[in-house]
Amino acid sequence: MPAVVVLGAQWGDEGKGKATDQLGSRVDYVVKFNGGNNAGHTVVVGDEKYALHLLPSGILSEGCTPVIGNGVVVDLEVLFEELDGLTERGVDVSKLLISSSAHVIPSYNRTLDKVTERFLGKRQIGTTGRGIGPTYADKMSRVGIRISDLFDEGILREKVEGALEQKNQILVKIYNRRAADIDAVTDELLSYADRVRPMVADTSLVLNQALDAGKTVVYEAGQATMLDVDHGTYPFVTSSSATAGGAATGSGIGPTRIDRVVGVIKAYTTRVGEGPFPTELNDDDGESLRKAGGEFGVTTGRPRRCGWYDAVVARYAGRVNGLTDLVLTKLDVLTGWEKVPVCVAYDVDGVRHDEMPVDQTAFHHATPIYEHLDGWWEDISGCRTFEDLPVNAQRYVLALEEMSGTRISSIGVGPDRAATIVRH
Ligand code: 2SA
Ligand code: GDP
Ligand code: MG
Repeated sequence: MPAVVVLGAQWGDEGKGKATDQLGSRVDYVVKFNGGNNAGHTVVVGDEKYALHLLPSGILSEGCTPVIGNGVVVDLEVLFEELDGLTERGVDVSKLLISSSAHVIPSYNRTLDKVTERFLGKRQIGTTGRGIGPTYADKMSRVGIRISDLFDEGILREKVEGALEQKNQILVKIYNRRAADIDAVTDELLSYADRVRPMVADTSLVLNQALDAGKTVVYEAGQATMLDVDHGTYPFVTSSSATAGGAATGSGIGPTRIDRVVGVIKAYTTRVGEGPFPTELNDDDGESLRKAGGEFGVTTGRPRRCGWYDAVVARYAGRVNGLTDLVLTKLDVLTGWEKVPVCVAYDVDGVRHDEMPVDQTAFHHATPIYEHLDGWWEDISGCRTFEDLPVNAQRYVLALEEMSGTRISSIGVGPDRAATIVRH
């Protein structure tokens, strides 16, 4: 399995961190290709629990080289905080490579992210406030600052000046905030240059050479399919490409090099931030799922919105990513329901939709059509083979596989590395 993409098939927090970590010992490189420190991956190794934001999960696996690709936006302060935190806990972080073409998140974009959200009021997106959107907007507007700019003070100052010509107008005239100071911003960015320099590489070349040499490379997506800027519930999305195509553009490999695309999917659904969510439960059942699943944001601590499994979303994720496998997570959280509803199609103003409506207005009006599957009561966290699962849990998995259109190759029954049933 030389090149494998691991991505979220729903609205994020499906357990991608654990899924990537599990491949760990067999993997030579783990590449983060999109997003920044808006991500939150929890990985549990024995008694140790790690929360990663900017760094790829591969950093926890000995022998694996973690890579931050060109598609990522890097908050340098957070980068060093995370590296120092892991070093203190005895994790070797010396192998990390960062693309010289990745963009940096300057402090004014964190400010802009937060004030824009406040300004939007009822139309807010519910961002993580980490400056992600404004930094990708700068990249596309060609006023962004790349890692390579940190090594030429003259160019860096010119670029900061160019960016602030526009940004300060917005900050001062629209949002009534203080203007950002060119020297202060430049100096702050320069202060990281020496420390980051040894990590910087032509990561596209490194990864292509690694694949040529038969190495195994995992591409780990941040956020998820339904938060992808093109294929998600726009405008309630993040600002990067979280789908499989993003792995190619965000790391500098060709799509023909990708062998497997693994979609991580929860046995139910969660979402943080605003936006449509057809199977959401705004009642005690939703609260029960949140409690049982510990559904709170890893980065912001926000309670996640919870609802039932949505097979329309799963089929859509299969289509836009070309999924070869699904990794089903958190099946253990569903223990203890008489019946477990699963959304098989939507009703949109009286019309049945078996496929994701292409029109966002229709999706906002979608109500789920449920099939009610039989539940189970047994604790399944100790199950390690498919046959160990209670019959109704087995039937639930097989029904999801049938409805979702992609084989379920592994099943998560607990947060720990070991709590997994491998089927294929
Ligand atoms: P942003 O900050 O511009 O990327 O926000 C835009 C939307 O993307 C959603 N988003 C996320 N959704 C789920 N998990 C994310 N990471 C953290 C986690 C979230 C947290 O793993 O728990 O701690 O709150 C993540 N990052 C961005 C966000 O909610 C907006 O809807
Ligand atoms: P990511 O953003 O997709 O990496 O996911 P998060 O780390 O944000 O959220 C997933 C949460 O579920 C983490 O707290 C994991 O430890 C936990 N988790 C992952 N797989 C399982 C599972 O199979 N069962 C249970 N109970 N928890 C899981
Ligand atoms: Mg997460």
